[in-house]
Amino acid sequence: MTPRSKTLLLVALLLGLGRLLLYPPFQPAQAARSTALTAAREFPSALGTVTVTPVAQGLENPWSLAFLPDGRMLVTERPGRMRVVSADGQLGDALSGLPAVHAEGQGGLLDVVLAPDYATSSEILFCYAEPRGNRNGTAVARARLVLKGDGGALENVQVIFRQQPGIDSNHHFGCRLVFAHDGSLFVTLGDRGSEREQAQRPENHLGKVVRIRRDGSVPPDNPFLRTAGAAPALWSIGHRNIQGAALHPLTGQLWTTEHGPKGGDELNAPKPGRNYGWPVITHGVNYSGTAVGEGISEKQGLEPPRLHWTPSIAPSGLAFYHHDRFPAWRGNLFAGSLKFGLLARLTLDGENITGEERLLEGLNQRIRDVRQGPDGALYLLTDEADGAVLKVTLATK
Ligand SMILES: [Ca+2]
Repeated sequence: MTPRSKTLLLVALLLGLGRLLLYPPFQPAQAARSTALTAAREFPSALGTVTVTPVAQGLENPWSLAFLPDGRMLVTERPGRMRVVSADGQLGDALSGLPAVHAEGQGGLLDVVLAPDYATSSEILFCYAEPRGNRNGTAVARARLVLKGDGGALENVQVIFRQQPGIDSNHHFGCRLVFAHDGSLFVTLGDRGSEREQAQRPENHLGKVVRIRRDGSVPPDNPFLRTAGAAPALWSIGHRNIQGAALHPLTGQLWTTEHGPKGGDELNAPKPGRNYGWPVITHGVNYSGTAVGEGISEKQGLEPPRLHWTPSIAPSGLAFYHHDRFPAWRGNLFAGSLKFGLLARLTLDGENITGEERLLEGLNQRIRDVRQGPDGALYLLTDEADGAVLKVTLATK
């Protein structure tokens, strides 16, 4: 062997060893993989047969869905892409112009909503885990959506809100965006996991709902404006990780779902200036099984949830049903479950929860988002590497 071929052999051996060490990439242990739905499936329910129909597939961990006026869907994928999906399920090209996202752990591109005047402004708003050097944090941006064919671009991207402080963590980013009837924007924010005590402190944005205007300014009637040292954008405090939010279509009240620790997932109707208790009160326990704080679930001055799920369902998208197509569902609140892959149908009397029915049990898909479509069906996103848009309809008895 010549010295040259010896060197080549050594390099080849080292490369081979490197490949062996590095590939396949480390895969965390996972529950049995669910298989994508390829045909419609029927599920029984108290009100009739519920049918789930696959609409689109091939989305990578889709997080949020917004219907465009032409009936197409704008979908975010957590790794940092946004694309238009046609009503018959064709995926358009990824849109250009998106900012860099911190796509690690629970981070990435999260919610997207159309501005109330989208028809004339073409403006959308979205939130994402923003890389900030060796830290990161949830940010909200506005942009003009310019569609061309089945693709397009985001233009004039402008960050209007940054959760402060940034944290070095891959957990609990929130984030849902909901427009109030007065045009202000609710943003739901997580406690970033390692900083849960901060959810009680009004000087930061960790574990909070904030309310801002579309240009990022603070509405003059925000509830903490007269509290010394408080962050002016705050609406409510003491939250853990809110990943579901919806506005009641008639009352305009904001409703939210948040992930508890082990148990203690919550449904709340956050009121201005109130404290929702995390981590002082909770119906959950630490993942290790030990008590959170004093291990109490009630305390004067702290708001109890409207409902808690123990064991946890890991609630995700949240939507009120208010279409004429399925009158039996009108006024109901639907919450997706990541953990159990089901859809919870909640009935309400005012702000009291009077019943819960668990739909789609056995579907075995992590439900990430829930939206009412313009056709009156419910639309779901599945949080899978080969994620889908699913349509849910009801045939009443
Ligand atoms: Ca709470």
